[in-house]
Amino acid sequence: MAQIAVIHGPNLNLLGARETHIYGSMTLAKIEAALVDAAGAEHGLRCFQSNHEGAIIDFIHAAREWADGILINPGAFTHYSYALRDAIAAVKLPTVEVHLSNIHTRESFRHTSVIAPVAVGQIAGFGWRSYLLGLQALLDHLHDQKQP
Ligand code: CA2
Repeated sequence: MAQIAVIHGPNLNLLGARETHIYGSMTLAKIEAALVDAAGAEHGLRCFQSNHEGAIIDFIHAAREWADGILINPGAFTHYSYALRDAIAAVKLPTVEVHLSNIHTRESFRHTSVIAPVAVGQIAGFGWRSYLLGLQALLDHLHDQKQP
């Protein structure tokens, strides 16, 4: 049984309503429902979205008390938030970074992730399924870590 903190960064609350050609037509609520479904009864998820850097950092700090790992789409914070990166490094929870779009084929400012160096890995470009792939990767990683 793993407890996972699922975090969505700024503007992701608009998913499904705008820019569907880039981010798809799934709403955040539908993505979260798919994640809960994939986690099944075996794993617990707590989902959080905020447009505020400090609120996300507070949630990460609090996750130290209950979570085994973090699944995060940091949104645009990916590209410049050293504060978010430091928070992830500080709590030492295995973290998987996910993106709906392939950030490496888009504008050059999106090619850099300041989060990636403190993450177990990154999944980008598979639309809402990036979250599913990221959850599976995180659960597998946590499972592997438990082996003697
Ligand atoms: O591809 C991703 O998942 C991103 O993290 C999405 C961020 C973007 O800044 C990153 O470079 C890549 C933007 C999220 C904005 O989401 C919207 C959703 C609907 C309408 C407008 C924005």
